[in-house]
Amino acid sequence: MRAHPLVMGVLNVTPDSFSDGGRFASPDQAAAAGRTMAAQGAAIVDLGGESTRPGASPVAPEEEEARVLPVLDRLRDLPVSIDTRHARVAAAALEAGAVLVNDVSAGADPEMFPLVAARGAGLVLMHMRGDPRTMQTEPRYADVVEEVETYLLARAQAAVEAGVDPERILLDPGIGFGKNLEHNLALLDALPRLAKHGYPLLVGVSRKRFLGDLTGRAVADRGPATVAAVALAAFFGAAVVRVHEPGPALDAVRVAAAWRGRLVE
Ligand code: PMM
Repeated sequence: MRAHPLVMGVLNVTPDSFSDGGRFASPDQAAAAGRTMAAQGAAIVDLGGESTRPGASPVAPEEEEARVLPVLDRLRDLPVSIDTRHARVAAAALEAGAVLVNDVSAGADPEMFPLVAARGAGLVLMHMRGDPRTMQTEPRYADVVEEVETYLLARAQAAVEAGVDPERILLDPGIGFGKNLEHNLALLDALPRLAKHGYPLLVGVSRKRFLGDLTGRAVADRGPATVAAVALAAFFGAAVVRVHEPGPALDAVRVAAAWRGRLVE
């Protein structure tokens, strides 16, 4: 079968993530959910111990570590990425078997790039305006695509200068992170442009607010809209899609990849 974009499954072990906070009573339960996602087609499980939903308060790295490490320890045989802004948490997670660091702050912690370089790990660099506490207060851009593109390329350059392998860098426009509906749509529309720089794109649309804006649906009912958005993201250039439900997303990326293969290339 034709190669298709990869599906990344979201495993939040946080009390307060926007769509799936507080789901797990124990590390065993969380690990079981990670295994289920892998069985449903997630090529990577993205484990996060700090909520980045709009308005969320930061979590101490010690607390984040205490949330993720017991789960990671139970998933050593699966490809796991660690969703963290803290180099200290990333270091412990890489030590415990994670292969990729998903940093929504794109290296705000000065120790992050040297760490990823030294470990030879993969790195997701995401664009975010401000921080989760403040990012949705009237985001404004002169040209959102231009700004996000320039920012991501600059962060990638900084990561490479710090020794990170450019072949292991992914870029992410950060849908919903300091962006209103128009900003999100402009960025999704610009995926082909963002993909031209040679870095694979990761796109996270799953259950996000813009899908609620477009459909009028509550978070729990955004599954179909998520699948539609995943298919389009895959069609227009995403290499990895980050989702809460890998099964339907895998179908969507398969259809998108086959269709795209017929139309272009
Ligand atoms: N979205 C969330 C968290 N982490 N990481 C990346 N790289 N891209 C995203 O779009 C992204 C992310 C917020 O969603 P969640 O609360 O469901 O994890």
